[in-house]
This record gives sequence, structure tokens and C-alpha cells, in this order.
Amino acid sequence: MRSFVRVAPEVAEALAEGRPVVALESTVIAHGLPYPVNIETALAMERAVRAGGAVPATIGVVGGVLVVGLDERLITQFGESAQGGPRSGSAVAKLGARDLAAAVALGWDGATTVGATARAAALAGIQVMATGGIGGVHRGAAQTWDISGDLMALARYPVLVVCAGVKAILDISATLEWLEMLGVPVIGWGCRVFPAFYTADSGRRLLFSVEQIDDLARVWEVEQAWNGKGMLVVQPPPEEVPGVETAIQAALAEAAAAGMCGPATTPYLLGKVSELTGGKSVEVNRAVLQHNALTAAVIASGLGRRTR
Ligand code: PSU
Ligand code: MN
Repeated sequence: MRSFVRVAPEVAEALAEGRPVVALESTVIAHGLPYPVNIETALAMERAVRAGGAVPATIGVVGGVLVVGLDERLITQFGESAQGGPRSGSAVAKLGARDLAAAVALGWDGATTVGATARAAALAGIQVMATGGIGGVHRGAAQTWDISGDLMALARYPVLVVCAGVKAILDISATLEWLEMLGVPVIGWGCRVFPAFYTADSGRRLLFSVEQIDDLARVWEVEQAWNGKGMLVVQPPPEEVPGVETAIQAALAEAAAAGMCGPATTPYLLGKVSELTGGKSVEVNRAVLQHNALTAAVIASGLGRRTR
């Protein structure tokens, strides 16, 4: 049987030597950010991970192989498939955790969501990943049942995910309730309130907030020793998008009028919010992604120090 997984040599070496590695998702490249900011951001995230002392492993499915450590050429290809890119319309699917096996077995190309990236990272032995905001419970989910597979993936795969909360287009409070129900620990990294991705304060206080890497490493160690699974580590965005809630509500109204549903909803809403904020939301999204990549690298390095 052919091998379904390819780990980049640099990543494999780091893992074998117990050096820190940070996994990065690729849905944000192919479906989350516009071209060419998507490619610039993906490469900037990799640089941020290196600056934080870890090896980046951007994950995606290429020709039916789960690649852990996409190189610059593949990241560029994924980015060019996004809306507005020169290869827009080429088939780079958006893959959740449940889609990985079928995509690999059927020879697809696909970008991995947070959930799929967490599954792949766990498979490869990577403990830490970074993203902007995870998926969660959509506003109006009481009618649509639209709840991201990212949440279930966090409950199933042992990966520490660094993010700025959940995308603010979602129902943040409901998402926190689901994280509670699924048993996913949520820890503030230098913040006492759960952030709202484009702004620092969602209005929901956190039970746990840590500032020292050793404290976080101990939480993770105990959680893992006791057969815990995923954990969310949140930090506020480095800058905010003024008036973003108004833009989100307008975007939601347009999405409803256009009859949007399913996996296309998130990319559609992110695009609309960007239009309505004059591109400010994309600028902050980019800053958030780089900031989280750097923090994830610092955390991965801290975990490594304790376990070595
Ligand atoms: N965060 C962003 N932009 C994105 C996403 C997250 O700032 O594009 C992506 C992530 O890959 C996340 C996915 O896993 O959106 C969730 O999609 P859905 O809501 O369809 O589950
Ligand atoms: Mn969904």
C-alpha cells in the first residue's frame, strides 16, 4: 500500500530530535484570505514560527498525500487557488478532520481546517499548532445546526491550539458553551477575558489565565498525562478592527439573503467583512495569524524544554 503521509525532512528531523515544531493550517491560505495576502501571510507565519525558535509545518493534502510541511512552492499553489488568484477555480478543497481519509484515498488536493490540521498534527507527533481563530458555533445555529467540526476535533486530538478565540462572525458565547460541553480546556495566555478575534474582549471572562510558560507547560503535561485531548490557548489580537460588529451584522444579513449555507459560509462572511471594513479586517487577520504563530513557537519551545 502506498504511503498516505509525507513529513518534510526538516520537520521529521526536528521531531526525531525532540526539537519544537508548530503545525499551521492551510484553509486560511486557500479559502480564508484573499490573494496575494494569503501567500504573504502564510510565509510570514512560517518566519514567525522560526523567529520563535521552532520549525513550521504547514499542512495540506496534495495529490492524495497528507503533506506535513508544505514547501514554498506548494504554499504558493494553494494561495493561487484562492479567489482572485491566478489559479482561482482550481480544485483545492476545504477539508475538515472527517474529510482527510476520503481526500487522501481519492487523490485530491485540499487545504486543512483547524480540525483537520489538529488530526494531522497528532498523527505526526506535533503537539502545538497556531491559527487565527478556530471555527465554532455559527450565529443562528439554533436553526441551522451549523457548528464547526473544529470543536469536535479539539475534543478528539491531543493538540494545543493557539488562537485569538473564535472568529467573531460566530456566536462566541455559544461556542464557549460547546467547548465546555466537549471538555476542552480554555486557557488565557496573558489575558483574563476570552478574545473576540478582531477585538480583545468578548465579554466572557476566563477561569484560567497564565503568564509564565512553565505554568502553561505544566497544565499541558497534566492534561496529557491524564489522557486529555486538545486544549485552546487564547490571546487577544495585536490590534483591533473598529466598528467590526456592524460590519459583521451587515455581512450576516447579506449571507442570509444570498442563501449561504455549509462550508462556504465562513469564506463568504470573511470576504464581506473585509469589503465592509475597507480591508481592515484582513489586515488585522494577518497580524493575528503572525502573532499567534510566534506565540505558538514560544510555547512549543517551552514544552520542549520541560520534557527534554
Ligand atoms: N480563521 C481565520 N480564517 C479562516 C479560518 C479560521 O481567520 O479562514 C478557517 C479555519 O481553517 C477554520 C475554518 O478551521 O475556517 C472553519 O470553517 P467552518 O466554520 O466551515 O468549520
Ligand atoms: Mn459549518
